[in-house]
Amino acid sequence: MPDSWRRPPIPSLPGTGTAPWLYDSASESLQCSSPDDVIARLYVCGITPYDATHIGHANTYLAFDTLQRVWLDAGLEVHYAQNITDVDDPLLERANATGVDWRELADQQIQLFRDDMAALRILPPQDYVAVTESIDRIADAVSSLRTRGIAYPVDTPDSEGDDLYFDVAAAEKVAPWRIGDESNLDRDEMLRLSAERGGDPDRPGKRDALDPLLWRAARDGEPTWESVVGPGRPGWHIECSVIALDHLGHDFTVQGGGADLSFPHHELSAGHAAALSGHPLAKVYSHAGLLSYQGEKMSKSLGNLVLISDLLADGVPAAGIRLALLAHHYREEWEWADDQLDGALHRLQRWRGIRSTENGVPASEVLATVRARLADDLDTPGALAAIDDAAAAGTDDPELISAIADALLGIDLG
Ligand code: 5CA
Ligand code: ZN
Repeated sequence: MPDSWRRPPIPSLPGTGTAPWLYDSASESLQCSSPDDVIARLYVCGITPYDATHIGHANTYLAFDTLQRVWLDAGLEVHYAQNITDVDDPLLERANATGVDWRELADQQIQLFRDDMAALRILPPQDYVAVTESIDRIADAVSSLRTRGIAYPVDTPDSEGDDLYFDVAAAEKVAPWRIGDESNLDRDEMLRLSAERGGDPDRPGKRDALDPLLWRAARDGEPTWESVVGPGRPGWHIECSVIALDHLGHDFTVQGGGADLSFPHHELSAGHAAALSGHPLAKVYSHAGLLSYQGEKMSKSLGNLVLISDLLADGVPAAGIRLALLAHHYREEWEWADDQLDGALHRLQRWRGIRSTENGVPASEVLATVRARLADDLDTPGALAAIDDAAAAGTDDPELISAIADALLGIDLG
């Protein structure tokens, strides 16, 4: 397994908080994220390693960093797994377009992402798993779906083998899962998003337009692995199903990612996993809002990126970047503007200069308010406002305020 990155220290706080309520896209309601035992199990979809790490990525990983901090404050242990999509069409396209070896591009970008995550003091996953080290496990899963009639070949003229697809209708008959359960979209919406986000609804030979690719048979000039289902490479959704099941088991606490992953990725990952295990993949499906920049969704394909490494190189403190992001609720969709940092840096300065006074806001009250705000679907703007009050009026215990900012928000005021 690749190393993840260094874990920031977390100061302990007096008393304990509670596991937060989180908005779940499947039930379209707030759900308590309390696990059945003392271990909260979290999977967050990792990067496809090129053009890492932009401020939109950082916002998504920061949302689930906050979730972990609140769980830990509630006295829970956290088992966190994250994948690396280190072989997939967009990565290969970028490598080809720039004349770089795809493996080199991936390795260099994974290193950059890890450095950025460490600098931002994002809590690392215990299991950081590359798709390319999971090929055999994924091929075994595809093979078992095929044996059970839930995967089928589609005629593939440009390969000696056949691409394998997931039969949504067959899965729905045997698994505790229906397409649309997780995203609550109608079929037209699903067809539209499938075409937009890596699917191929118009490919001839599929049993249903929404059936996703499980295994791509070998093509000339593409990386290929020998496997029980023939030479080729994995489809996108099955990678996360298999990595999540292998490392966390089924029915884990929270499946997370950006809002662009709700459909088709999390929908079909849940479908594959339900067909493989006979159980739901996760209890809560949680999505962070997408950031845009200069009027469009920030994305690698549009090239409108604000990179964390550029901000850090310009001398912007990591705590300032965190505060700029935490000032928005994690589910909000918003547009990054460079002046967002000014407000965050002023706030950081105010927090660092907090006065000690007996007539100010009691620090214990700030702790109670911050805990209550974060327990309510990770309301970070509400949590920041509670610390702002103490910064404005002074407080009896500035050290406790620092510990709150550090433990629950990852902001080092030291
Ligand atoms: N490798 C897949 C997941 S298995 C992937 O989506 N990779 S990614 O590099 O494109 O995105 C990594 C994470 O950042 C995903 O959770 C994605 O939803 C999130 N993300 C991508 N763009 C944005 C954005 N503009 N705003 C917020 N989050 C984003
Ligand atoms: Zn994923």
